[in-house]
Amino acid sequence: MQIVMTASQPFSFIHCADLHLDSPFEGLHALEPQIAATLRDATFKAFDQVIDLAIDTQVDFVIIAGDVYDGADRSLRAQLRFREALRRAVAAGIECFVAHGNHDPLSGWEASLKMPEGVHRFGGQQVEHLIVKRGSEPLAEIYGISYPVREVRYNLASQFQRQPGQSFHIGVLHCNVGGDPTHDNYAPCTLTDLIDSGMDYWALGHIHNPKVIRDREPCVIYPGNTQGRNVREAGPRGCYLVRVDENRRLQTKFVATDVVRWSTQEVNIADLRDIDELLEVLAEIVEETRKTADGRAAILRLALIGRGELHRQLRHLDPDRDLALPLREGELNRDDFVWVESVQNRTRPPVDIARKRQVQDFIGDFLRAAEALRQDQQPTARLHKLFAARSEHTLIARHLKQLAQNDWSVLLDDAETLGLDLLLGDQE
Ligand SMILES: [Mn+2]
Repeated sequence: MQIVMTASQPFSFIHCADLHLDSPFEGLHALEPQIAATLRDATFKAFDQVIDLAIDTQVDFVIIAGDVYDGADRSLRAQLRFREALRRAVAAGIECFVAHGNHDPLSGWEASLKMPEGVHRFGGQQVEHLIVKRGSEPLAEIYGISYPVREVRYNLASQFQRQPGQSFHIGVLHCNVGGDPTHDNYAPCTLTDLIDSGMDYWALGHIHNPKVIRDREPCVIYPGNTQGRNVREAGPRGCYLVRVDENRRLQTKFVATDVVRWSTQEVNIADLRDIDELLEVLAEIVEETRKTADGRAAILRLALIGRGELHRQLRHLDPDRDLALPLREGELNRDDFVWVESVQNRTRPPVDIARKRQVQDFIGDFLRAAEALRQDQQPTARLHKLFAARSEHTLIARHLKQLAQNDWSVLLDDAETLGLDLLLGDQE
């Protein structure tokens, strides 16, 4: 007897995650009300765009792999907007599959809102297994589990096991594959765990940068969040549109859904002659950012770096008042605004610091002390100790705790530059 593999029907779906609806966008101070309002609405609009895409491309289903809400005690506004978007999808005949993650575990507060029929939310007890059909024929089998509580420290991926069935098998999970240090190590697992499960596609969530971990057998994707929430989440954000053909070959495509794009740019001052030239370059970057944002709004952080004559002039300026403010002019009146969040001055004087460090004088002593700190095995601990001995410590201790490892090295560079500026005066 000959076993004939019947060709299956082609289908398509959207995979998104980390919507973080109603994210508060912390760390933005003194924002214009119009910008703040655009940001407040951005996570909702981004998810609306995911659903628009689902409807326009007539996909068969939508998968949301955790962190629908930003906080465990999700706002009612977020729940209503989420349900409204899902309702639009199911009204168009598109089923929705939702898993919850560490930001929105099942233990969090939730109003008793009824979800529309066609929306399936995975429970937190065990991996659920569902079959999506077109007519009577199965298109795909979907497996998923939600976080019962915020901190899931055990391996959930190893609980996924392919069931017999000819169709396409998809695992939905909020997890940290391979211990990515930039995100909390929740539901830790390895790529081998994912491969061993027998899935054809892993619809993951948790890591906010879009990332294709493996492109086939199984395809493993983090779509990233649908809308960046701060300057550390710069660049395009969106979802994956996945098409599966009759031979179960995959075609995946990233589609941007962000409403406001975050951007950071460094500007080297080495070759700039004067402030006029600097302003020109900054204005060009603003227009470049607008072009790249492709009709969206953008928030831009600029950092001036490098060594040059301009450093001395910059010392006399207030970067926010003198550089950022003029760049914001006229931006409030447009939908595709580019809002310069800040201009940070990290430039250094046009002197050969390495050479000065060799000289046996007071400036040399100062630079060697800074370098010794930089080379220290535990510079953070040393700096902490130095700060703790100072009278200002009671005032700033709280803020020091929040500093990351690389913030300390930036602080050290800034302090060295400031000290050098003061010691040299305008003499060189
Ligand atoms: Mn998240």
